[in-house]
Amino acid sequence: MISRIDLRGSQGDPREALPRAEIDVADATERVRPLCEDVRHRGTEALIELTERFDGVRLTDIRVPGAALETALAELDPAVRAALEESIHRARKVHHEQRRRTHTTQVVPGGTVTEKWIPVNRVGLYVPGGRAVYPSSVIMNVVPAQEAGVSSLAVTSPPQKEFGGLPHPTILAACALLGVEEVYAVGGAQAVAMFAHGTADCERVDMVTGPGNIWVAAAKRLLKGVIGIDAEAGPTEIAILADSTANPDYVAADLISQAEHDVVAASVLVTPDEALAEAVTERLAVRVAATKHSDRVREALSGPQSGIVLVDDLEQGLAVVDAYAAEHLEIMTADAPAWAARVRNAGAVFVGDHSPVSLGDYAAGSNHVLPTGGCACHTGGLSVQTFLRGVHIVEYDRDALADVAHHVITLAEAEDLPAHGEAVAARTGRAGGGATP
Ligand code: HSO
Ligand code: ZN
Repeated sequence: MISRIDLRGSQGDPREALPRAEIDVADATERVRPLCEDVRHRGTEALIELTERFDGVRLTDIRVPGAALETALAELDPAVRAALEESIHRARKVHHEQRRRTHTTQVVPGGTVTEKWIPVNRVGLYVPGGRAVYPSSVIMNVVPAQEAGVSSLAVTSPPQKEFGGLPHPTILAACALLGVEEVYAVGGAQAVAMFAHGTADCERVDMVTGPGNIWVAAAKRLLKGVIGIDAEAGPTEIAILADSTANPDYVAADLISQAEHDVVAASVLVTPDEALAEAVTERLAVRVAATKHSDRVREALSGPQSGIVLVDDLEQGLAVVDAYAAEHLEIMTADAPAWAARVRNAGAVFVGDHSPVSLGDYAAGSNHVLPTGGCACHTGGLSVQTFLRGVHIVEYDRDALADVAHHVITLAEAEDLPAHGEAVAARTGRAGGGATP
């Protein structure tokens, strides 16, 4: 079912041997353009029409009433409520520590640069509906924004016919638990356009975050610049670096756990141990047959994006997982912490036998919004930092400016921008590059 890729003795770039699912967002971008324009010009009216067309729901109000949030929370299964609360508590603990302190550097006597971290004013969070109902993703987006100090936070999620035209009740309950009161029943590209342009009923936001389908990704790409966005989320990936000490049943269970998300999800095992590869393949067969979303998992595991990669040793294995730059990387080897410490490229690293990705998905305290598609080589996961802007505040007195004036004037002249030098010379009396009026 799952393919084998033998890289033993291979010197080439492992990326070529580990293909990834390609998603054509560029084409989708052109298709959502008219729709986003429509929302820009006609606002709520366009949103109501598009929602009827795509979601089959005729909204009277795009905003979810506060009473619906309260009802969803009151009717939430107490066990789910307790689990969400624990997840929120742990995520808050970790993200609270990510807050950045304002710092002042005394560059020279009389000259300081202060770096001040200012939260984005208003953020819109997209929460998918349909098959992927992830209240955990509401937590993973809202908690860092709140810990960053974002003062205005709105959530939008597609209306569901079966829930009377409201977003999924567990999503609404998660919003209520997190103290988010502004929630809209709008989905798809039109929701991103609503946030980006604003309408009579929804004030425009500065930044949109959150996962979504290809149309949501396309709208985010199209409107980037008008608004800030987080990274574009691609299909989920798990890579596992394991040796003969790994438990094949754990490895199989974890590969399946992420394959469950999507038929294009990627599950990759990298190992120097052929016996482990065999044992994992056997455990996969048993577990795949028994798991609820068996068809979806089978398709993901047998797709070209998944496989068991055989390497000469763990050194080569490390090079392979680094080149792959997985969204999630598990290390199940002897001395796992030492190998994990050497990883350079991964969205998040899960160390040892008792830190599966599912723990991180829900309740480790870590964030589960992570870079996919190899983007882990240049980007980290969602964090408090995502919602902060570092602003430099420059304050020099006359003497400190006079001390460095000749360097500024020289560089201004070197760039043929004498007026830059003149702005300094005007204050310090030094000759600038151009005429003094
Ligand atoms: N593994 C997903 C996140 C998720 N898992 C949500 C379960 N619910 C992407 O990192
Ligand atoms: Zn997951």
